[in-house]
Amino acid sequence: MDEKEKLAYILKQFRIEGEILVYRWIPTGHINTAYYVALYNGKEMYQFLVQRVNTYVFRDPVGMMRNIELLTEHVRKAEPSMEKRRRLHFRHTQDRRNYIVLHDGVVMGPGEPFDPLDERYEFWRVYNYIEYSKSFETAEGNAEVLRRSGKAFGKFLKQLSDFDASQLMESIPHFHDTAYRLQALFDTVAADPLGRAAACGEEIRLIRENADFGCTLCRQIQRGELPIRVTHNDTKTNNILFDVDTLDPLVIIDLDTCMPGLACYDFGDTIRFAACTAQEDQSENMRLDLELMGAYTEGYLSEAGSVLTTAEIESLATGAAVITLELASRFLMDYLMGDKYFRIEYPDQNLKRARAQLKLFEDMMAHMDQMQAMVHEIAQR
Ligand code: GN1
Ligand code: MG
Repeated sequence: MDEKEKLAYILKQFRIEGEILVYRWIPTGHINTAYYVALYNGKEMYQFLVQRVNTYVFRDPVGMMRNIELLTEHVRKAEPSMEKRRRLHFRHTQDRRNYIVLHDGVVMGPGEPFDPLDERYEFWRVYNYIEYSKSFETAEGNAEVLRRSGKAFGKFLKQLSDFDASQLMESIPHFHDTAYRLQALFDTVAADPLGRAAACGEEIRLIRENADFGCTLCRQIQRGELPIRVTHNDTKTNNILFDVDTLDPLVIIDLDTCMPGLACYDFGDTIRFAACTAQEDQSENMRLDLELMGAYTEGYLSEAGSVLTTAEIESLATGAAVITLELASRFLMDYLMGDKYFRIEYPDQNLKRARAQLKLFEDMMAHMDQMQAMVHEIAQR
């Protein structure tokens, strides 16, 4: 079976048939693998995204797909008038599953056990392709993009504020448990499986020096100061689809890591990714852009401000710095492990990503007073 036949076979399991006119791999995200497919069924053209879930990262993908089903249903009910094209809709198989598992290329029956770490098994899902949309890898210096992203993620948090979090499984245990992430890095440095630690002594030193600060939010959780909510946990601007013409946010995608968490990690992750001056792996010109952060904060609080507690609002700026340090340690750990988790496009990319994140982290720490004051001022308006 070539790639095209395989995609046709997968689509058929989701009751989608027709002649594949176009298909292409889409270079988006660091984890899953996605294809755009357009088919013609003799009458109309249909477009889908066909995605293989990375089961090295998501060890219980069936549980994760159940989370996604519950979440998309909740968001749909929260906004019944929303146009269909703005919704994320996962296709179902004959027996109502929103995924299939292939074993050596052949579809398995429902409930048959499979090993997520065995490459012979492949976990696939299919959802609607949202036309005339675009996403942003950086905000391209455009404050309006950040303001609208803030509104979109703020609204998402608000919509999920009455969702019963106990229904969700943790799709990745300890996902934003920064203390756990830092310890995992230090353990990997000690084991140094590939002898790469010598190449990043400076980065490791910097992370050790800031590890205590990195645990700030974990300590606040333990003291019961910050509420656990249902959060997105991967709030990069490339996880929002915008209308190509109007730049209205259409839909939030990549719900794989939606699970109980802290609002400030969600807030902070967009700041880390988009309110800065360089791409995720470029340390040279990497700095925080306070103006972009201000625009995001305004958008975010205009929606989420009414549900967040005072302590949560005060934790937002800290969240940006903590998650930046957390990402630095995750990228560095993956570099030391041999790049098994984050997809790379060139050999040292995970090291470069870690360096860029550390540069950004240091700049955030140097401006922490200003960041705090700005959030405080916007929240008071
Ligand atoms: C991964 O797949 P993608 O690119 O949306 C990662 C996030 C990181 C991000 C860094 C499941 O997200 O946690 O913040 O890369 N997702 C997972 O760019 O680990
Ligand atoms: Mg993701």
